[in-house]
Amino acid sequence: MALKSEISQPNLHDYHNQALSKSRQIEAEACSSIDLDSNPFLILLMGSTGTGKSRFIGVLSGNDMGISKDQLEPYTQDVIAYKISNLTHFGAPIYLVDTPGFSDPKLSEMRIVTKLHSWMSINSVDYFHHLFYFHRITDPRLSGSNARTMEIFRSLTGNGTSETVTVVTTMWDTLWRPEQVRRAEARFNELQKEYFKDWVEEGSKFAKFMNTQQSVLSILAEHLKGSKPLDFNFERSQGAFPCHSLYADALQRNLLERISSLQKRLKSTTDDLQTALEDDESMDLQNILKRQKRVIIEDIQTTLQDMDDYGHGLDIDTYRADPEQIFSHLNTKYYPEIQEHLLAEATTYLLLLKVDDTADEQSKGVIWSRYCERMRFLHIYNPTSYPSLHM
Ligand SMILES: Nc1nc2c(ncn2[C@@H]2O[C@H](COP(=O)(O)OP(=O)(O)OP(=O)(O)O)[C@@H](O)[C@H]2O)c(=O)[nH]1
Ligand SMILES: [Mg+2]
Repeated sequence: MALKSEISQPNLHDYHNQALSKSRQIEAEACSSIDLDSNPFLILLMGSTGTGKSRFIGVLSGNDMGISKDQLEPYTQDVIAYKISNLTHFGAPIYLVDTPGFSDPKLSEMRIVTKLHSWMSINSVDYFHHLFYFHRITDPRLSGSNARTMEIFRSLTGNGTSETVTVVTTMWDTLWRPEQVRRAEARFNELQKEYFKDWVEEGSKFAKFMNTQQSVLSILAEHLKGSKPLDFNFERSQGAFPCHSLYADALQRNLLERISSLQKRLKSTTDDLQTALEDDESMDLQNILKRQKRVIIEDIQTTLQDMDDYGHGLDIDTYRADPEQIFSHLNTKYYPEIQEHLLAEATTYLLLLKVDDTADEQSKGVIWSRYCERMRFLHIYNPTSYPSLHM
């Protein structure tokens, strides 16, 4: 038996009974630090936004604690550890570590991974015993971004770690028509046989979360058996920037997809606004489009900052002082990726210059110099495709 209530019960059957009858005594309390001296049992919860990570903790606690969202907007913004009282794993206290969800339009995967990394550093945590990856069974299919987040999740822990992963499927309690249940069961099988095939072959298990405390306890009891501490790739990565990490490729793909989709949305919203102004549409419509455009521009600015922090946005002062720095700073193997990254940034800055008519002269100057900076770097990497700007 892997789990026991602190109050008593040495076997799984009794444990369940105990947990159910004493459910009010189990509580999840957010804590600002981890008591490492107690050899805690650490479980990391990850997955796309709105898949039920916070709900899982809330339900275990017997009350929601206001940590899961009731709207569709992404909710959890930071990595937060919850200590579970009156439940131990071989005597060790259990912590569930909640994370912001992937595929959040306001928070990139790069930022989430960075948040997790810094949370682990601050708390001197360099392992997790078990990982729960959340997935809504009601999602009709796995989108490209879902596949990308799975890739990021996997690359965080490296190969050969699937045994410590449980895919927790949620929303089962919302299905009540036999046809819905049948389709969900078919999807449950399909997920294991197709989308998560590699994980399953390497030992990952699947679980069904029924939105009750008993269900959480059963999942914990069943899936934590034999879990052992698992290192993360953070420690094995070299260098200060995410671009030097072992999960860099997946993060960069994700950032490029984000910026490209934002560029498209900015272009189409700008066109719609232009048409609305020309056709003298209602002020309400014009204001809605103006607000939409502002939100997209803000998201673009955040994503450009993320792209910079990723590590490929080079410091022009360093370059001016010593142009060769570029080549020593970056691994030549990644030249095509670096060019793609710089080009995406450059085209975005140019687009902002073109369409952001609310920007003042000073911020336009900053955007222009960032654009020029990227173009200079591109010229150094590839003089044929990117002629010098002569600036
Ligand atoms: N009925 C039911 N509702 C669920 C289930 N899982 C999640 N929800 C609801 O779906 C919404 C999103 O759930 P959260 O737990 O906040 O999702 P999350 O994964 O923490 O999302 P982020 O914090 O954005 O990453 C909330 O309203 C939950 O109550 C489930 O299995 N059944
Ligand atoms: Mg959450």
